Parts: sequence; structure tokens; C-alpha cells
Amino acid sequence: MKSAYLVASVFALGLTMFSAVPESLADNPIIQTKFTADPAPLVHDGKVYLYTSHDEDSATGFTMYNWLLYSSTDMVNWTDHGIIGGVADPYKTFKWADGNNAWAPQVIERNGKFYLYCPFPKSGHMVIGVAVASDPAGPFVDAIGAPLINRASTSTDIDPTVFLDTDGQAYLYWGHQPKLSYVKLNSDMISYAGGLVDVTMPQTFEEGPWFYHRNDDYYLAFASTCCPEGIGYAMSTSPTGPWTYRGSIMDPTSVSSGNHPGIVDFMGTSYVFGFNYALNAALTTTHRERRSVCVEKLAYNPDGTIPKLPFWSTTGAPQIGHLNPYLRTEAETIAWSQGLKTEVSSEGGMDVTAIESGDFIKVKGVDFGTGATSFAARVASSASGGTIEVRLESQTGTRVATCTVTGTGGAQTWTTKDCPVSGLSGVHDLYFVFVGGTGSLFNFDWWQFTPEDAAAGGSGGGAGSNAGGAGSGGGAASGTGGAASGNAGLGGGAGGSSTGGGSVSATAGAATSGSGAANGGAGSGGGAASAGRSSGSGATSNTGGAVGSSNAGGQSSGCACDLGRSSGGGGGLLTALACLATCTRRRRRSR
Ligand code: FUB
Repeated sequence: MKSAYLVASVFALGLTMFSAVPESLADNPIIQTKFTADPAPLVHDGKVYLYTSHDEDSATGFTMYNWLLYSSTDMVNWTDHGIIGGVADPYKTFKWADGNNAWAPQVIERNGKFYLYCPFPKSGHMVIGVAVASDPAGPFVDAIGAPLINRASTSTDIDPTVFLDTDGQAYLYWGHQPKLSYVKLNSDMISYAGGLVDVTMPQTFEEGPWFYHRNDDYYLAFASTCCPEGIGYAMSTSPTGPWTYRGSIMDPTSVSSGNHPGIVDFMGTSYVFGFNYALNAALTTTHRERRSVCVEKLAYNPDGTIPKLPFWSTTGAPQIGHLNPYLRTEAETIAWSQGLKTEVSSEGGMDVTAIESGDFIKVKGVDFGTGATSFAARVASSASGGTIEVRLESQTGTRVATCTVTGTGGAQTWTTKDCPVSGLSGVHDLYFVFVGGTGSLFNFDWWQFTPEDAAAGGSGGGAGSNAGGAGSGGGAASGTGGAASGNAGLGGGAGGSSTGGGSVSATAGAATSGSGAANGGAGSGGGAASAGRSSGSGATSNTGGAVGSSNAGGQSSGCACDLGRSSGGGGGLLTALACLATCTRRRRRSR
């Protein structure tokens, strides 16, 4: 896979380097460290959780053993949460599975539980299993110890899509032509009432149904025609049809064999996910099932129909907001990368590994505000290390920091390197360019910048995290307090004290393994910010974190925003903005 990324990145850069990019856009495909397919997005707690199937690096046909999870708060920087379930050891969620073909999954939340529906073979035919977790990042546990859908008589029981209607009735659709089927799930989500219903298929239906509701219409999007596959859709006024074919969301193209829709609304915008073969195609003209998930903005006509999109672009969807570099960010939060892999970190969550000289990570749309003074990187090296060059806008852009990493005595023996930064303010695409000798240089777990006003003393402590895990303090007033960053997935950072000696309201997050919480500093007027709660393996919580930071420092007006969440990420941006607006109004009134 390593060589694949080198070539693929050259391919992608070639496309982007020579074109003016007016706004911060994602790079499609959105995941470069693994081959991913069958995207199933879930919006939960201010974040998009993206479940995918996983094509092995060696795949020619379908070679698939597990399901992956990524998350984002801005649609361009995606945090890797690793494997969340599978059919083969060491991730065998379903002990009775044959052990291969972990195909297209979908996860839905109901009453605080997350249900993973997924197809795979048992006794030689495809079945659909269900697993349950109390956090979107798992761990997912086999819910019934047997298939939920099990018909030896057909090979069409694949690609489940699950939907919970406003009346509380949940539906599970699935299928492959010539059969599209559904059941009505019971409220426990792990059993169903009545029989299996086979449906008259919408025109061009091939596989990969995605069932959802918008206004008064029910939608069934699907991989259409074969092969190549585009994305078609049908609409109905009833969750059980009849389905009327309404056209193509994306026409098939000869450069791509498969496709598979996943559609969500997030922060007021609709998105469609699917996949292409761009990373594989950059290496070879040979078709191999090494697929890569992509995303685009989706629109609706006034009558609910969907204007057709071109095939997956190389730019993807626009970024929502900016990433806050003064909050701890997992190194595996990536807009684009070259040559890298990820692995489970001994400190919780994932880390970036297989770093060789010339590899890089791009993090898109990072807002440094008035300026940064230093850069901290959590690193480990069983070799002699190397250098992280921090550059702006491109791999060869202006270098604002150089951080030398030395051997730490082990690939999971972590240390934090602090390095000075110069000339860094405003919004930039950030590049971590890795330089050194031959072979693997070091592993990279997380990073964080320190703002200018943190050293000078300033307005108080921000909190939260771009990537879950530990929170971080913000600027300290009067030279006290200041940043505090915890270990991965373990603790929250303390907020700084405010001018006049406001106290730090909380200094640690939840201490359960793989979880992190961060609370912002309290001000002399009693203001407090609490944000960036996350759980699981380093779930992204940029929204919460950013809000914590924005609301950092006790304000003399005594305004408080509590944006904590019980699981899985930061507070909702809209809630945060409303709170911040209220605080601002109060502060203005108190002047
Ligand atoms: O990824 C394996 C299979 O290929 C899926 O289940 C289908 O939708 C197609 O994408």
C-alpha cells in the first residue's frame, strides 16, 4: 500500500497544484491511509461518523475482514478511529461468521444505543448480523448470537440500510437485484415483526440501498446498473413503497466499477458519500477491488428531486468552519496524506505510523488567529527519529517550524517534543512534512500549538479537543494557569485562570480508558466553559473543543456555556453559537 500512496498522492497533487482553489475544499477520496468502500454516515452530537467497509491492501477481488470508522466536524479533516468490528480474528465480532466478505454496513442510534447492521457469509451464504454498542465508536457486541436475516435460498441478502421513522417504526431494507427486501424492526432493533417482504425494485436498482426521509418524501438511493455503477434513486410517500424511480444522482463512468451511496444532512447541508477507484487507478490500469470513499454536497429541487452530480470530484465538499490548532488534535486527523498508515496507539485511539522521509499529512483550514509561538508533537521512535517540518499551503510551502524527533527507545514509547514557531497567524492549510533517513522514522500520536497570548498572559483558558481524548488549556491570565494537556484519551486539560485570578474550574476529564473530557477555565465572574467531551478511541470533538476555546476564560459578566456531551464528541455547533451569542450580549450589556 505504501507505494500506492506515493503514486496516488503524486496523482492527486498533480490535479490540485495547478488549479486555483478558491475555498477550502476536501480532497477526494477522503481517506488515503486505507482502502475504504460502502460509506455509511451517521450524524450524532455535532459530528459525522463515517462507517466504511475495508478493502485490504492486497485485494484483487473482494478481500474484506472488518469495518472501519472515521469522524469529522468539518467534512474535510477526518479522524481515524480504526476497526470497530469484523468477521475475522482479531476483530471477530460475530464468532459464527465464515470469516470473510465483511460487506456494506450501516449504524443507527436509538435510545442511546448504536446498532450496526452488516452483511457477511455464514455457512456459505450471505446473512445480515446486528451488533450493539453504547458509543458510536464501539465496542460493538454481537446482539443476538445469530443472523438477524438468514435465507440460504437467496444470494441477495446484502447491503442493509436502516431507518427510524418519526412514528417510532424502524425499517431494515437490503438487497441486490433481482431482489429488494425489508422487514419492520421491533423497538429493540434486534428483532422484527411480520415476515420478510420482497419489493418490486425501482428501475436500475442494483444493490446498496440507502433509505431516508426528507419533508414528506421517503427516498431510496442505490447503486444503479452494473457495471460500472452510478447512483440512482426512487421516491415514495410511504416507507414501504411503491417506489417510483426518479433518476440518476450520479451517472456511472467507465473509470469506476462500483459505487454505493450514503446520504446525510449535517449542519444544514446535505451530503452524498460513495466511492471510486482513484487511488488504485493511480497505480495501475488493472481493476482491483481497492476502493476509496468520496463525498460531495447534495442539493434538492423544490419538488424534492435531486439534481444530478458529476462523478466524484477531486475536491469534494467545502470545509465547515476552521480547525483550532490550540486544542490537541490527533495526528490521524487528516485531509490528505502521503505514504502513511495508522495503528492502535498504546496511549488510546490511533497513531500515525509507517512514516518515511518525504511523507506528509495535510490538515485543512487551520485558524491560527493572531499567532502561534510553539508546536508540540507527541512522538515515539524505535529508530533514530527524524524531523517534522511544519509548512503552509503545500509540501514545499513556507516552513514555520522544524521539530527534531530523536529515538525514544520504542515505537510506542511516547514523548512530547516542543518546538518554536515563527511567522504563523491566520488561516492556513497545514502540512507536516516528515524528513529523515531511510525506513520508518517515528510514530506520531497528536499535536498542538500554543498561541502567542498564552505566554503573555491573556484572557483565560480554553478547553476541549479537536480529536477527543485530552482537552487543553488555553491562555492563562497573569502568567498562571495556562495550557495543560492530558494523555491520549485519558484526561481533560485545565482551563487557564482569568484576569483577576479567576479559578480553574476543572482540571481533568473522564478517566475511563479511551475517553477524554475537557473543561474550560472559570473566570473571576464565575463564567465557565465545558466542552470537548468524547469517548471511545479518540473521537473527534473539534466542535466542542473549539467552542470551549472560544468561550475560554471566565468573563467578568459571569456567562457560562456548558457544552459537554455524555458521549462521543463535542457540543453541537448551533447550541454553542447560541450560547456564545448570549454571552457576548451579556458582556456588552455589562460594559
Ligand atoms: O463492498 C462489497 C460489496 O460491493 C457491497 O456490499 C456492495 O454494495 C458493493 O459495494
